[in-house]
Amino acid sequence: LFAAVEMAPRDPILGLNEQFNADTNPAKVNLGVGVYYDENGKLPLLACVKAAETQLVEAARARGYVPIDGIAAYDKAVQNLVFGEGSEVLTAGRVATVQALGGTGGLKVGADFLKKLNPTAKVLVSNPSWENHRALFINAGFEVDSYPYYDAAKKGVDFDGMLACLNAAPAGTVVVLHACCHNPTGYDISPAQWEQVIAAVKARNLVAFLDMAYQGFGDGIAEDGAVVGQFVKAGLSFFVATSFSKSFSLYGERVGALNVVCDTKDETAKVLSQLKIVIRTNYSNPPTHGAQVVATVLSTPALRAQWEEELAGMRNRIKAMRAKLVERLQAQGVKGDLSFITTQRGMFSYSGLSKPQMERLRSEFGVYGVDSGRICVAALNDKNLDYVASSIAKVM
Ligand code: PLP
Ligand code: TYF
Repeated sequence: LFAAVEMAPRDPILGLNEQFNADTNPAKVNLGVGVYYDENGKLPLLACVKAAETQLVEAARARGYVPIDGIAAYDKAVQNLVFGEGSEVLTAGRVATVQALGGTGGLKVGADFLKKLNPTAKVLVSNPSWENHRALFINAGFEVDSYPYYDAAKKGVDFDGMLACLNAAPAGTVVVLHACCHNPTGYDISPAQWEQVIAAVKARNLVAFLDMAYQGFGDGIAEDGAVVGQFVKAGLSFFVATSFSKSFSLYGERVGALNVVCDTKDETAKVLSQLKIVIRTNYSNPPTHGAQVVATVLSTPALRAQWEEELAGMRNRIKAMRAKLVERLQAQGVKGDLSFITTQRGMFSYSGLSKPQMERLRSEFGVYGVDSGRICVAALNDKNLDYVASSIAKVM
């Protein structure tokens, strides 16, 4: 039965973890996978999460099935966070929200629904993008192409190229857009540029699919989510996949959502019914724990305030690491303008290092980044910073 099965390539990023774990170099540093580590190099358990979990354990509830579209209080909390409490689309009942297995699950439920809605549509992802975007939409049955995004020479976004591509896309094309903290480059577009993207989406009848996996890691919860409000204001129907993996440090709990903004309340009910079919035929209904934790934190004022503080702590520590990385690289004699490192937003820095340089960083120094030159700034700390900076300086 399986004689013809070929070995599939491993995930280029998650595969690095295996290589890292097997490395015996005592100085090794993992800057590969996009995970936030604290100043001691540890994956944090947020205090707000611990407090919510204590409450939940004390309430000790039986574990029945959750509704197909998720825990109602969780979906509501997601909506308020993503669209803003009292937002016109919420009061009008124009958002279909379902709990999902992380941001990835939200993307997949949306992709499966879109495939039924418009089977011949093409999908465009940024060049480059999170590798799973392409794979996920291909596996949902779509042809996937890319729109220009990163401009290596400029160390920024090729916005003219991006816009020209969107303006040439056929009606119905699904455009996957990083709402904030672009993975892998760290370069985001400005609110004014978003307006131009929105105008193109509107004029060409494209389908915008926002992926917001890093809300709060750029400039703040409201600041990073502002693009969603811009799409709402434009009167568009669109998709937003969201994730709490990073912002709550709940990676393994798989807590995310898919939000679909519709034209009318009636349309929303129909869309929700279709999303529920996608879910039912894949995994029936979502898990309980992570969503309960998030819903508890977001709806309890004291815990919510604590979360915002902890999230700001993560965001500010990453920013401090960016500034220190620039400083240490300069101290190691690296010349040229390094301000791109502090311009970039979110967990990653597209360093501009080549594949051979990234390979040398791994083999000679045990410093693990992605072959594309992406390094996870959120894994830097005061203890590994000098070593990382001197290793980078040596391969440059
Ligand atoms: N989208 C982007 C751009 C990401 O970087 C990630 C990271 O993991 C995800 C989606 C998926 O997040 P999750 O782990 O919640 O599925
Ligand atoms: O880009 C990253 O590192 C994160 C984590 O298949 C990740 O988004 C990487 C690969 C993958 C799933 C998650």
